Amino acid sequence: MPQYKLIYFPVMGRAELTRLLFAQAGVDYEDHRLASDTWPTLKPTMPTGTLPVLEIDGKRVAQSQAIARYVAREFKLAGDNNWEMAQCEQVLETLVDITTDMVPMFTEKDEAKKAELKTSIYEEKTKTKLKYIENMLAANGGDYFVGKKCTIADLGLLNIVDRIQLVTGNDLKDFPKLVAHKEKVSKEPRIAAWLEKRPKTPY
Ligand SMILES: N[C@@H](CCC(=O)N[C@@H](CS)C(=O)NCC(=O)O)C(=O)O
Repeated sequence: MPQYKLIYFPVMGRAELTRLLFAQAGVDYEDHRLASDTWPTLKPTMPTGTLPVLEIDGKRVAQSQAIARYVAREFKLAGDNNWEMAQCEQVLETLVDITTDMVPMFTEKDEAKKAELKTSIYEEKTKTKLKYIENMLAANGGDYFVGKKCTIADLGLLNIVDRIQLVTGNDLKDFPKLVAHKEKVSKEPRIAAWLEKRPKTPY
């Protein structure tokens, strides 16, 4: 088994899907959380000058989605064939779109405007995309997005529902099936163990 080292800042953020995948796979890795004052020195040494970065026996790959999908494929959490991987990616890319829509919530400095954005982005952008996600889940019977077991798509949804709830305080009562899905996946034994022990961070 290769030695894995996941390098990121001390938050869930863009590394958390990969942490969930390692947890579900039951694979050991070094969860390296940088102190922010060490980043300026390290930044020029990273493939894209950003984190997360995954080291696999010392070889580095950047871009959170590339990392997560690599780990998912390595540990058979990306569907059983190319079609199923495409189905997973359809979900994941929609989740990336939702995350991108949320960026102004993080960059806005004015607290009143930030609060407004939490509502307006949800109403104007997130809801429509979550509806498409809900349809994708229903189209596969409602338990899992792809096939009959947990894949990166299910872990991705858990991660985004968790993120929306944590960052906006919205309990997502408009989407009870997605909240139920998150709760079910959260009970997968290895995921439950990770959720229990992971560092609690604001995003
Ligand atoms: N598309 C990239 C974006 C990476 C990114 O913007 N990372 C931020 C942290 S979430 C970062 O490295 N910020 C520090 C910097 O740019 O110097 C990904 O998904 O990995």
